Amino acid sequence: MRVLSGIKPTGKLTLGNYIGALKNFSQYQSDHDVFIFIADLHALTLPIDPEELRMNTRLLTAFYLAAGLDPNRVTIFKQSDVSAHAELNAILQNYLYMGELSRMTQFKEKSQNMDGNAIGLGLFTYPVLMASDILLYEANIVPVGEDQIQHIEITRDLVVRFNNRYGKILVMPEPIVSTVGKRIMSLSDPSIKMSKSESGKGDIYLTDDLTVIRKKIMSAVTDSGSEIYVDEEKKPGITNLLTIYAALTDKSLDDCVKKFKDYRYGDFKKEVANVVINTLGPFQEKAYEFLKSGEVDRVLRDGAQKATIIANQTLKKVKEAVGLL
Ligand code: AQP
Repeated sequence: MRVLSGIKPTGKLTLGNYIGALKNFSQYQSDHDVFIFIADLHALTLPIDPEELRMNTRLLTAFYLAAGLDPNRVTIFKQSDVSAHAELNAILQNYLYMGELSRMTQFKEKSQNMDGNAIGLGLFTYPVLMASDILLYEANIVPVGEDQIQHIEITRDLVVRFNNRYGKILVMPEPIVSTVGKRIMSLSDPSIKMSKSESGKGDIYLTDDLTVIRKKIMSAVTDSGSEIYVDEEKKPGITNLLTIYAALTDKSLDDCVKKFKDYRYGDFKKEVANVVINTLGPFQEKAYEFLKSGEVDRVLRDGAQKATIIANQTLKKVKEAVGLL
C-alpha cells in the first residue's frame, strides 16, 4: 500500500499542522511505501516572498525529519523538483470543471476578501495540482486534516471520470483523517481553524519560543462555567484544549475528560501547556540540528530522484491513454 501526503511551505507551521498531519506520517513508514512532499508549487497560489519560501521549504524538510520520518524508508521530496507534477496538472485540468472547482471551500475562503480581478488561476485550480500529486504516485492512502477532505473527494471524482473514459489507469485514493485532532482551532477564537498563513495570537507555531507557547496556552479563551468536558458548541475552547492534550498524549478524549473532571481551568491549562512544551521542545531541537547538519539538502536531492522514477511511470501511462503520441 502506498501512502502520500504533503504540506505547503506557506508560513510558520502550526500545532494544527503538527497534530493534523506531521505527527501522523511516520506511523506508516514501517509497513507502507511512503511519499511525503513539500508542496512548494502550491505555496505560489498566494503571494509569498521568495526568500521566505526558500527558508520555509528547508525548515519544513527539517520538521519532517524531526517528526521521525526516516529518509531511508520514506521518499521526501519537493513538488517542484519532479516536473511530472506540472505535466500531469496540464493534462488533468481538462477533466475537472469550473463549476466543481468554484464550489471548493478552501477556494471560497481564501478568495473571499480578494479583489475578484486579482485572484490567481493557481488558487482556483489548486485541486487539479493536488489531484496530480496524489495520482502520480498511485497513492492508496492520503493522511490529511479535515479541511483537505474535499480536495481528495474531487480527486476521487476525477479518477472515476478518467477511468470510465480510458480504462483502469488511475488508482483510487482514500483519505485518512485522525480521529482526534483533525481540526485544531485557534486558542483565541475557537470558532476559526489554527492556520499557518493567517497569523493570529491564538495560533501556536512550531518555531515559537517555549515560554511564548506556555503564555499562549495559559491565555487561551475558555468558556463560561467551570466544568471540563467535550462539547464543540457550548465549550469550544475547552474542547479544543482537550483535543490538543488527547492528540499529543495518544489518549482518547473520554480518558482525558475523566482525568480533568475535577480540575480548575487554570490547572488544566498548565497540564496542556506542559504536554505541548514537552512535545515541541525536543522536536524543535531535532529540527534545528537537521537544518544545521546539511542533511536537509541531501534528503531533498535523493528524494527527487526516487520520486521522479515513480511519477514518470504514471505520467507515461496517462499520456498514452489520452492519445499523446
Ligand atoms: N488546524 C488544523 N488542525 C488539523 N489539521 C490541520 N491542517 C492544517 N491546519 C490544521 C492539516 O495540515 C496539512 C497542511 O496542509 P497544507 O499546508 O497543504 O495547507 P492547509 O490545509 O491549507 O493548512 P493551513 O495551515 O491552513 O495552511 P495555509 O494557511 O497556508 O492555507 C493538511 O493535511 C491539513 O489538513
